[in-house]
Amino acid sequence: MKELLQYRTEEEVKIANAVFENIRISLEQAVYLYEHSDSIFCAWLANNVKEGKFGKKVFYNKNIHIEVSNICINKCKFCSFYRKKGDEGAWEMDICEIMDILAEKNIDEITEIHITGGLHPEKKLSFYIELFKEIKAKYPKIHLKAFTAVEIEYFAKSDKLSFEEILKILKTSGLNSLAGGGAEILDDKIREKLCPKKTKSQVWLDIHNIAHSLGIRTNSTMLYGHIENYSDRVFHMQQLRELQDKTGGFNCFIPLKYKSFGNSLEITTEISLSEELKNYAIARLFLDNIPHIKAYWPMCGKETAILALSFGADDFDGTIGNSTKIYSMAGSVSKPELSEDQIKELLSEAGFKAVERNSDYEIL
Ligand code: V47
Repeated sequence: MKELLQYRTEEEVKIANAVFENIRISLEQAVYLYEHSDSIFCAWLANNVKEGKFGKKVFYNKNIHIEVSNICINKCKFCSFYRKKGDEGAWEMDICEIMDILAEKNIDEITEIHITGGLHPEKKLSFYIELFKEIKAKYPKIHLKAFTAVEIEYFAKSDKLSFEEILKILKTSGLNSLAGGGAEILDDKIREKLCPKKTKSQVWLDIHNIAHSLGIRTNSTMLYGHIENYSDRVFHMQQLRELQDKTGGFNCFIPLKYKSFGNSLEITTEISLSEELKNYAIARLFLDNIPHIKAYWPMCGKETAILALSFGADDFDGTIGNSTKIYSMAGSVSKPELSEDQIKELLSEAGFKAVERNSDYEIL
């Protein structure tokens, strides 16, 4: 190891020693990596950490998304998915349509349904209680990962209930975990520019904290590569790391690189592949207490997701079954779908061992 560090700066040597001794890196050190270190150095460290935890294993699951509607009143500037009611390209499904879609899919093969709703002016808590009950009555074993903290806040306001009451009701109706979206960058000054109507940073954290206290595990994300700087990214991850120290309730962290197509943010350049990969590595190094780092292939593409697995990521997400449009509408993979065999082949060709997991990361 000494030889590998001989051309490195004093600060890089300190960071490497901390990583190899299992000492947490500081906020300043993470910013240093972003500002001064190359991707390969970060990859070397992050990969060591990842392989120490999982060896060559890479997790995947068999999943589909149900995007109930893309009608959303929040109008976030980076979002290419939302439409106003009546707009061309707006859609909404009722419960029968959703049950028909599930009946058409080979649902026995699937272990997780990821449900997204947006902030639809009419579809609120009562609609989803009924939907979840119907799904669970027909498919009792399926894991329902649904909503972000943003929908939870929306339901709480419209039904005049506390976050805890909403989460308890949803849990009783069949909700198993919360998705990680809506985090964007957890800094209200940045949110004001990106998504002024969206849940404030502390409320996002509070809702995840309450979910964890109720035994509802959640994911976490970071939307990066737009107006934020490196310190903002690290501050974002710091807040996740602090909450995870307290609750241990986050399953994974998903870096989401800003995709510029079809939205109103007016940022047309996307960050480079090298920076994208380095970001996975720094996330792995900084978030020492969040077990899984997900390379979400429908967002970054399967080629980049495979590369990310050598930069600290250990989770590839799932088969998807061409069931999500959030990222295709923003310029990513147009019809995201991989069979289980294709995932296994992709991962094994890249030198990894594909391991099917359930939504709690238990190996199946
Ligand atoms: O919160 C929206 C992001 C998120 C863009 O929990 C964008 O397993 C980049 O959270 N460029 C929603 N990102 C999706 C999400 C998610 C997806 C897959 C798996 C999981 C999980 C969660 O998508 C939003 C926002 O951060 N997003 N638009 C865009 N143009």
